[in-house]
Amino acid sequence: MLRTLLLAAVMALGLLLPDTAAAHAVLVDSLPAPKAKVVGSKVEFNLHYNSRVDAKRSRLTLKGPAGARALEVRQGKTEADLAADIVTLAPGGYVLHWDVLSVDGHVSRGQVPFTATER
Ligand SMILES: [Cu+2]
Repeated sequence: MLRTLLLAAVMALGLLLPDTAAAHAVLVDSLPAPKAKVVGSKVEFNLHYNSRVDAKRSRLTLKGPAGARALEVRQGKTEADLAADIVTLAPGGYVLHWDVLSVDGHVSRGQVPFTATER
């Protein structure tokens, strides 16, 4: 009963606010792609969004076997792209966490898991 009410409330909210969600930066595609395998000797990151993003106020954090590290973020090919690179990455499983400010002033977040291999 409570669950049904909650679900109805959530659905009603979704119907009332269809535009605000669409305005946030949504990840369209990424390099590495989710669950991709990359060679760890040089990894290039590129995140492409559906809208312009502020590279100076966006953060990329890489979590892996040796812990978390912040990447140096720069604007990518277009104003809707963020880029970063790493020269060496030990083999293992990683998750790239993105925390992005879009032009509408809203922050959105997500993550891209991938694996680094020797060769
Ligand atoms: Cu927004």
